[in-house]
Amino acid sequence: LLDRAELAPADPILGLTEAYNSDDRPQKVNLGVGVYLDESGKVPLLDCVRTAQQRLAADAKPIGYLGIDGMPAYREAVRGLVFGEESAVLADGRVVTVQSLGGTGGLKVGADLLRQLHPSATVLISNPSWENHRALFTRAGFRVDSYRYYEPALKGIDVDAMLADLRSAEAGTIVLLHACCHNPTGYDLTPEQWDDVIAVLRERDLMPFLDMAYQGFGFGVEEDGAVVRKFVESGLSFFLATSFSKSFSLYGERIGSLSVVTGSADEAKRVLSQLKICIRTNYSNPPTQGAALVTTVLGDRELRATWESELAGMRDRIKKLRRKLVSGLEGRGIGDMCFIQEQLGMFSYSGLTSEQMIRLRQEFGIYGTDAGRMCVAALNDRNVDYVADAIAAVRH
Ligand code: PLP
Ligand code: TYF
Repeated sequence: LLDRAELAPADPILGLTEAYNSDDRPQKVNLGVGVYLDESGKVPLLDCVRTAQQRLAADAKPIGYLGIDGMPAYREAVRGLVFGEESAVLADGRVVTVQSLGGTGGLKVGADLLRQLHPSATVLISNPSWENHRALFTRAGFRVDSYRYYEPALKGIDVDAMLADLRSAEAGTIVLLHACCHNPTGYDLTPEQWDDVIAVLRERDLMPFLDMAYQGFGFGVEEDGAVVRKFVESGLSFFLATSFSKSFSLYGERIGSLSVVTGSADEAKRVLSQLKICIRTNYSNPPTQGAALVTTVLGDRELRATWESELAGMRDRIKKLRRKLVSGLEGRGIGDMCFIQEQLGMFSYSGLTSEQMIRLRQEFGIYGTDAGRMCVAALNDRNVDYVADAIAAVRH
């Protein structure tokens, strides 16, 4: 039986890390995977998380099973964060929230539920999107297609094309949308453009699935979360996957959530019962530590303030690195890449061709995706000039 297994290609992004790890050039730079690195080139341990770890260790508790849907206090904390403490949909009992294994786990559990409810639906993702969106929804059994989004000639989003594609989608189509800090392009819709998208989703009876993996990396926790509130105000039902991997620098804890905003408390109850089956038949129930850390931080006024300021620190430092890279490029005669400063989140869609990206990898040990995506959150004062030199070399 096992001889039937064919060798699968490496993940286009995680495979880059493997290649980077086996590169022995000391000047190598990993701009492949979307991970925020601090000035010393390491994944930071946030102070708020360190304090929470210490508090939890000082009050060590036995580790029982969590419920299928996760830790109740964690779910409440997430709901307050993404919907707002005073949200009427929460008070109405219309929102179901489950703890998930990172944002990816939230997407997969949501995909499994949707597949059960509407097996023949098509899923539309942006062109381009996070590669795992296509893979995950395909694996869940859906036909995955795309709507137009990024337009290279505009160095931005072609909203008219996006709206036209959504308008021509069949009722019931699932539309995957990046709530903020679009991966891979770094270009987000404006609030007015979101209004237009929501109007078409309603008009065409489409099912929105928001993916919010980078809340706080655009403009702030509140500002980035405003998109979710817009969807709530629209009255539409929708799915929302969130992640604390990046915003808490808790990558390996696998901590995120899936919420489903439904039409009524009764619907919410039925949806939760089905979600629990999706979870139970996959991994039974989620792990405790990440949920305990996030709950400790969000539930303590002081730690929460520390978190918001540490998150602002990451966000501002990325913006500073974008400016540094742009001015480094300008100093080397590349004046047409200032759009890097306008992009939001961890990534820059550089506009470099796959040949240029391959040259960066082969000649300079600088790893980004073939499509030209670079994780600017992995730049620092020691490597930014080297990266600017290398980009200038492959551009000339
Ligand atoms: N969605 C997007 C758009 C992402 O970029 C990521 C990145 O990791 C995820 C989801 C998944 O996050 P997690 O690591 O929490 O599963
Ligand atoms: O896009 C990224 O780099 C991050 C991390 O299969 C990631 O979202 C990449 C690939 C993958 C899982 C996570």
